[in-house]
Amino acid sequence: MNQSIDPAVLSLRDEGAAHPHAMDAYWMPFTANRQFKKAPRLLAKASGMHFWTPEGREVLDGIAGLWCVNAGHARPRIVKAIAEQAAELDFAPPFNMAHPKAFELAERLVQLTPQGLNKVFFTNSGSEAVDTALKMAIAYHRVRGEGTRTRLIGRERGYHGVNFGGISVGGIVGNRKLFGPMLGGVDHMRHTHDLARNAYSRGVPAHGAELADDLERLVALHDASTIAAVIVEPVAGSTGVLLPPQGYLERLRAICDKHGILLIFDEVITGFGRLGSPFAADHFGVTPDLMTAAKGITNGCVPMGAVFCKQQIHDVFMTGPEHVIEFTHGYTYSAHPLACAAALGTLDTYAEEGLLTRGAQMAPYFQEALHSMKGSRHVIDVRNIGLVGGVELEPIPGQPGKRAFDIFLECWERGVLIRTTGDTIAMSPPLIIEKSHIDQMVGTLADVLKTAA
Ligand code: PXG
Repeated sequence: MNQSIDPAVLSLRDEGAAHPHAMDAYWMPFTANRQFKKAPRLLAKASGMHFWTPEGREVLDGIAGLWCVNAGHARPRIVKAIAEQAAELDFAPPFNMAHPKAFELAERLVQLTPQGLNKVFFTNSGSEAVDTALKMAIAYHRVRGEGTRTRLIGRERGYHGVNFGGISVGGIVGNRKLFGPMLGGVDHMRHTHDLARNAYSRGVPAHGAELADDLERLVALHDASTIAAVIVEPVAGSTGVLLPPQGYLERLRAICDKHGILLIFDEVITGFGRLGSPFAADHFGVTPDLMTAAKGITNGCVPMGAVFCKQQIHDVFMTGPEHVIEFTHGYTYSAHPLACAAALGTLDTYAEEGLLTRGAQMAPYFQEALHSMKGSRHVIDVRNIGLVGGVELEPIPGQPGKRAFDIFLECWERGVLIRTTGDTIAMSPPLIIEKSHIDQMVGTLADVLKTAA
């Protein structure tokens, strides 16, 4: 077969294989590739609250990997569950077939979700969960006979992953501008960030519930009969840790109910204990119609996402002839056996260690530590909820994001991994964090700020 391939090409291939440390081939996601490859930051090992570099330098994980390793790294139950599953059943087709752990996991999950959200559809990421939820919302209206409801409403600064549905309802310009017109029939509410009125709030800010009335404005513009769903992050992470103003989510829920619009909470980062409750819906006492999750569902160990929906949304689909597929959607790796095993091990670990509510216990200490940075050089706001912290910096004029990124680099050098988005520094540590880790994380950041350009 290889005879038709130029031998020179084959030898090139071999040559490539002979350079396992070359960095050319890997096009890294959401990374400044050229800069990274000049000074790579590699992680080779992880356990508990820490990473180690290939040289053996210890780094405190201040962001739970990427808001996902909620129980900390290399937890024994999860490692064992994945290893055993790989040996026993590596794959089972999810269409027309299934494996027992998919059902077991679904039952376990809906015990944990807010009341009423008792059906779950599996995906492989948060982005896929978002696009699945949007499709489910539009299809729901159609199958129950209101097919004019196709419009989707998102919010400025929203992050809902990177697939076309998610960037269409999302509101981060840098993630949208390269990609053409995206989905039609989408509109956006204003974001809720308001430093003038809410800077240095502890927990949810007092001002801005009235911004939920933007939905009324969009209903007046488009008519409710054209609107399928509204999607928001209850607490927005990627865009820079934005908390909902007091009363905002309740108001959004009421307006959706009034107009028959489905409310979708994107809980990809807030799900599984981040705010000190299993879900943000529990924390705020507001139940959406659909809820997306990912990340902490498997402790980040194996990719998995999920959409939870209310019984009546599911039931509307279960009406046609029984042999016909009700929802023509799904992924080759939906409910993958390794992901299901990892998720079951994760739920056991969360339960045994009380991790889904531990954030509430640690939050007051975390809050005080974060707010001690008020008055530090360049700091213009500190925001916090549960085990999420945001420190917003005054940008360097004409170089947005540079100040925060340089601080990220210096923290990394000093053994603490944080995350930046624009000029906001985000912290979202594993839920097993101890006070000494909080001291180290915030102490390092405060020290770095003292000398930051
Ligand atoms: N929705 C929300 C609310 C998210 O935060 C996604 C969807 C997409 O999930 P996937 O699994 O497709 O990446 C996310 C992802 C950050 C950061 O800036 C946050 C995310 C991803 C990468 C970086 O801290 N959240």
